[in-house]
Amino acid sequence: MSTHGLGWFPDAVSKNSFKVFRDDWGCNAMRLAMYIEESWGGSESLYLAQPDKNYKLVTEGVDACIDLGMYVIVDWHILNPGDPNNHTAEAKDFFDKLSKKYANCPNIIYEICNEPNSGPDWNRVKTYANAVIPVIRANDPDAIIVCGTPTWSQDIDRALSSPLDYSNVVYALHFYANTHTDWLRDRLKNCYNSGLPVLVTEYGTCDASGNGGFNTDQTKKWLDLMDRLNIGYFNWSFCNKGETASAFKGGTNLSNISAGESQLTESGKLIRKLYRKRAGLS
Ligand code: IDC
Repeated sequence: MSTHGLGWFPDAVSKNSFKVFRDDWGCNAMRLAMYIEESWGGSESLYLAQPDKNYKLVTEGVDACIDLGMYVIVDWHILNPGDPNNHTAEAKDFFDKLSKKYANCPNIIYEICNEPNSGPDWNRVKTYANAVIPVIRANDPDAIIVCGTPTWSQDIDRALSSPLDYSNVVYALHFYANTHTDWLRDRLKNCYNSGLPVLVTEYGTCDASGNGGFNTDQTKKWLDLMDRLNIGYFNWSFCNKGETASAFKGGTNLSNISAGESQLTESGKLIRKLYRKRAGLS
């Protein structure tokens, strides 16, 4: 399960709630989304405005997952700006501190840029990755690193034709079920069949806007395919914001969610049901 932006929803960093995802949903991994800045209002709570506070929040989330025996993705969420090179220095500092602290910890996975968008081509993304990956590698030679791909992490074919020159790197594919359908599943199958390592670090059950277009059939098609290919996936989002992608109803206390369906939205109910089935819980 992926959190929403932790700068806005810090209560989602909760061992109690992560335990519900582990035990009641059958999840083995959480993703901590750390927006670095935002083009519209409200940026004061995001990473670049308050790095120390937000770094601490991320480490609390990582520690909770380690205690629970779960994997945890730390996501440097660059929806804005879409070019990760705008903040390479800050990213290097962030991942240096984290990978020193968690050196050789098998739980943690580093997602160095979630979704390059609005301009940067794959070569620009590679420039950024080639600056940040060595920083992590100096502290942790083996940790899994996820690299986003252009067009909001849809262009994994670009990574296939020109991969990064590091081991244990996987490429992010993101989809929103009502927007990205057969054509993107076909791309995933082609890249997978050619040997590209892929992780779906974010997907939604609805429109790419995160609101409207809840689509059960397309969500099931995607989950069936990813299960068949044994590709991991993280649902956007563990949140109570009033939008279709949220798994929890408005007003839910994110720091202490309940097992069962009572707090869940339509999207939350579908995902929990499919996850429980896959985990053999029902
Ligand atoms: C959306 C949130 C929404 C927020 C918006 C802008 O759901 O509440 O207002 O971002 O910050 C992505 C992004 C992810 C988006 C999501 C839905 O990674 O940040 O979240 N989405 O639009 N890529 C494709 C879709």
